[in-house]
This record gives sequence, C-alpha cells and structure tokens, in this order.
Amino acid sequence: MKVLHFKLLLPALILGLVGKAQNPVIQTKYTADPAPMVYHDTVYLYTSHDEDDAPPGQGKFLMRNWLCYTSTDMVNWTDQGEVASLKNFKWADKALTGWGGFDNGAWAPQTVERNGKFYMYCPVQGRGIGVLVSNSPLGPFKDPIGGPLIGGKFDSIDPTVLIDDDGQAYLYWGNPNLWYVKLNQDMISLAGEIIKDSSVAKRTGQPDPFHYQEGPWAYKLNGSYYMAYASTCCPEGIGYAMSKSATGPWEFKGYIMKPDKRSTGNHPGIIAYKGKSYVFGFNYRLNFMQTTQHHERRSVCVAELKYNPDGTIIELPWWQEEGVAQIGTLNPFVRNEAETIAWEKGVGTERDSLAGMFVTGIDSNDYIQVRGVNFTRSAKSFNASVSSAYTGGTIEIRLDSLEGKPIGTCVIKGNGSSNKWLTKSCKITAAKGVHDLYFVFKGGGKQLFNLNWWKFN
Ligand code: FUB
Repeated sequence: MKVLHFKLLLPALILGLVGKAQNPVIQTKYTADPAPMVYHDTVYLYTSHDEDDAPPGQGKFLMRNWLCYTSTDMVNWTDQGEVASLKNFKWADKALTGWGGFDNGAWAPQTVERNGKFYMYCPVQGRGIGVLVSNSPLGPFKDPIGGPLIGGKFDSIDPTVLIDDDGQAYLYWGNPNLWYVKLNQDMISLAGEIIKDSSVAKRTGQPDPFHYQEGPWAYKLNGSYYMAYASTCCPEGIGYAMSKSATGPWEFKGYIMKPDKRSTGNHPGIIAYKGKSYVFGFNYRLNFMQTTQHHERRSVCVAELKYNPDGTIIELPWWQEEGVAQIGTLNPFVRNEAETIAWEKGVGTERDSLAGMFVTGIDSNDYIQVRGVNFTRSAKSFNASVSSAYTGGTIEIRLDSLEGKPIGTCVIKGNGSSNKWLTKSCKITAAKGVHDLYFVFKGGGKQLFNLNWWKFN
C-alpha cells in the first residue's frame, strides 16, 4: 500500500531532506519493532507493520503481518514484502476482544538462524508466542507445532533469542516483566521451566532502577551478555543491562537512548555488521509529517552504536534524520530491484506472481533515490522492466540531487496492462564515478507505470 505522507510536505522541506535523510530507513510502509539479523553478507531487517489506516489514538494498533527488508550497505534497503502474517497461526483465537481484535495481533518478532534453518518467533498479542520455521530467511515460513510455544498468560509479547557459545538457546520476552526459558536444540520446544527474571522484572513496591517496559533484545559480545529493552514509560527510551550469564542477574548500565516526547514507544534491535555496530528502533516521523494526530504508524530508524573499552555502551542522541553512513557502493551493472530504495517520495511497493516485488503507485513528480551507485565504467544505456495499465510517463535519471545532472530520460508507454512486463532500453549520456541516483517520474497524472528492476549497460 502506498504511504502518501510526503505529498503533503512543503517543497522546500522535501528539498532539504534529499541527500541527507536516511531515517526512517523505510518510507513506503509504516514499520515498527525492528529485528535485524545478519546472515552471510546481508542484513535482514524483520519488522512489524502498522497499517496505513490505523485510527487516531495511542495504543490503537492495526497490525496483521510481518515484513522483511534487506541491505548490504545499511543505506539502500530492498523491500522483500510480507514474510509471515497472523494467518500463519491457525491456533490464534480470532475472537480476541479489545480494540482491533484479531487485527491488532502481529506484534514484535525476531528471527534467528540455526544450522541453516530460520526460526521466526512471533507474538500474537493476547494469545501467546508462536514460532515459524523456514529453510530461507525470506520464507515461506511454516508453523511446525500448530500451537503457541509460550501460552498467553506470561506477559507473552516481544520475544528475543540468544544462542550461547555452548549451543544452549534462551528465549526471553515480556511486558511488564521479563521472562525466560531454555529452548531445546530444535528451537521449537522448551527445555525447562518458564522463569520470571528477578533482576529486570518489575519488583512491586521496590525501587526500579531498570525501568524495564518491554521489547527485550538479548545478545552476547566479547564474553558479556547484554539485555537492551524499551525503558521508562512513556515515552520510552532504550535502556540496557549487562550480565556475566545468560540467565542474569542483570545489572542496569544506563540508557542507549533517552526517551523523547516525539515518540511514545521504542524497541531496540542490535547487530554487529561489517566491523560496525548498529541499534535500530523507531519513531513516529512519517506519521507526524502527515498529521498532527497520533496514530500508531511508526517508522524504523537506525544509528551507529559504539562501545567503551569496558563494554558499556556510549549513549546516543534521539534518532537523527541523517541515519548512518553507507558501507561500500551499489553496482549499477547488475539487475537491481526497483524496490531497493534509500529514500523516496510518493511511491509504494506490491508483489505479483510474475514480477515478485515491484514499485507501484508512481505519480508525476514522485521519485526514488538510490545512494552510492558506483559507475566503474562509463554507462551507455539504461534498461528497466516496466508495465503500465494507463498513460505511461517518463523516468528522468539524474545524478546526485533532484535537480542534478540528467543523464537520460526514458519514455514508458502505456501498454494497457499492469501484468504485462516489458524491458525498456534507453540511451544514457556517459555516467562515471560514484553518485547518488535519482529516478524522477513525470507524466500526466497518477499511476503512470510500475517498475520492477533496472540495470545500466
Ligand atoms: O508493536 C506492538 C508493540 O508495541 C510491541 O510488541 C511493543 O514492543 C511495542 O513496540
């Protein structure tokens, strides 16, 4: 579905953002609860998904499925679409009462890899935590146990998994308490009792230095165990505790990020990737670019994380619009999916059986920015897979800014069908070196055409 927020911005504001802004990292959909996973040379960013039509009001979530985005440079993210949904969990009682009912269910997930299989732990809010398994990080995911791994009565949201060096896996979760249990090697059954953590978990009537709320994220680095989580309420910041063991006791170490009234919630996801560390979370920037009313329509952000020599974490400011630096460059001489995007205005993404994921909802003056594209030799032509049920239009290909050097204009004719994909080839004035690439779409109205992939020759 297409998020229309940027069409409401002042042109000057749009121009001010171009080239700098990378937060939120995804703009085509409202995403929350980031759960990044590094597998081989790629970051798989699993997210929950706030629907465009979530009504105004705090806590009024509309969440039906889980999405995944991938990147090899931390700046250009490829939309892989839905990887699982509430429909995967046949056991989840559809009759849940409360706001949103069944449609307020697909909360914060985490996926981990073990022995070449991918285990996606998904809370179905109010009903428990389920687990899905796949042979690929992008699915298809199947429910191997046909029931909840953790029943609904243990504050059962926000699962996170740590596999220790001795192979023992631990599942943690919970709001308002932190719970944990050992998992068997199969990752889909429990190896012991469910325990309420006594250090981080709320201690009624006692001082609460942890301010633990929800959204735990457990990991191990250089022999220390870390438990990051959404802390204080509300708004929520990101706090963290450390321990010498996977089962605690946890010692509160401070904030990774202090709370900020611009966002009622937060939710950490932390990785090490290509020699750097990153923390993901979310804000409400996309929502508030569209309206002054609070809707549960969140947007995933990222910042670089740095550690002190003693393993403690250097506190970060609130989510900066600049995001993080690109690692490496993107090769324009191979097929690139059109849904690989650093920043965009106005477009959406969809999936069909012929093209897989593609960019759609392209109106006149919408654009896509792809960062750090490395023309190692002089490009002569531009090829793109397109379809157009209506008028068609043009793609202006520009370097480095929306008004940057035009290197070509590709005319896309309407071919009467959005399912008929054609490869269009256009001449390019020689382009060389590393540039940010802009595809600026022009034409006489809305829904000009769809774009599946592109490649320079
Ligand atoms: O996204 C729904 C819920 O809000 C998550 O499960 C919590 O962590 C909070 O982000």
